[in-house]
Amino acid sequence: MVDKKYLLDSKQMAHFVADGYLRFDELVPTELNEAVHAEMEDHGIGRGTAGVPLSAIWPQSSPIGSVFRLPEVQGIIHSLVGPDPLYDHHAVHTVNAGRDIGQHWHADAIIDTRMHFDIQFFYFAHDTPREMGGTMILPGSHYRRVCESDIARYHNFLEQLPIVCKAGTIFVVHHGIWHCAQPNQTDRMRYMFKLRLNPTVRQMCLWNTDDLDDPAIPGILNANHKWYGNDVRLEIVNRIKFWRFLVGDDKFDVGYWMGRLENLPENVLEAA
Ligand SMILES: O=C(O)CCC(=O)C(=O)O
Ligand SMILES: [Fe+2]
Repeated sequence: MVDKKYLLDSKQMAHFVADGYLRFDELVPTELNEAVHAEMEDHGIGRGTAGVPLSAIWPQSSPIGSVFRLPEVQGIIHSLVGPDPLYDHHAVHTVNAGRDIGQHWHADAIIDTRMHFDIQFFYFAHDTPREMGGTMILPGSHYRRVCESDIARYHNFLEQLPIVCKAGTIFVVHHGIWHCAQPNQTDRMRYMFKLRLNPTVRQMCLWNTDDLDDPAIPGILNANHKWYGNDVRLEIVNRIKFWRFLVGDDKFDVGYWMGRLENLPENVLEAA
């Protein structure tokens, strides 16, 4: 069982709901980063079987297994997909030294549109300055369920976020987030370790809910990432529906957004 102090809080969860990602800078200690970097360079990280519990995938001794067994990482996992998620797949994503072409914008496998969601970790084991091509993500894109490269025609978005970070940084994203690898102008290979996990329990109040009624939460859910223009209204409604799902409260609202949509009077006016 994860110690409560490692769980996410409600404000972090609200950011995940609004933005589709959370970032944890320099979370993984240096020795582990170096060991995982070496493991990736040696092609030494074994592939697991999809649908098997994550806990059964990598031995205790393996550096990458140790990263995902860190209590801080276990706290993130528990808060989003529960205590015993399934391993879906992982990939060691590389961008060759001197590669001057970026990847097209895409979303990874989105086959259905349930509220239930997978998470993807993007783990950077070495320093990743802008010129090295960290992954670019589009905050707030996770409710636009697109089929893989349907969005490849786009090049740049207002408020797109290039991941620029120090070694040991982990991003955790909703599986719907739009993203793409960036060019690498350095003379070193860029690595990013991606891991996708599936929940095995209903994703409701799995985090530390002590601050569930924090007055900052509606404001966090109201964020405007700008790239969608006036459609921010649609996104606020998407977030309210997702927050309701996560907290198990089908009356939750921000302002009067859902109240307005759910106002379906059935009273027939009687003749005077
Ligand atoms: O390498 C990256 O930064 C992203 C790679 C990616 O998203 C993919 O290949 O699906
Ligand atoms: Fe991808």
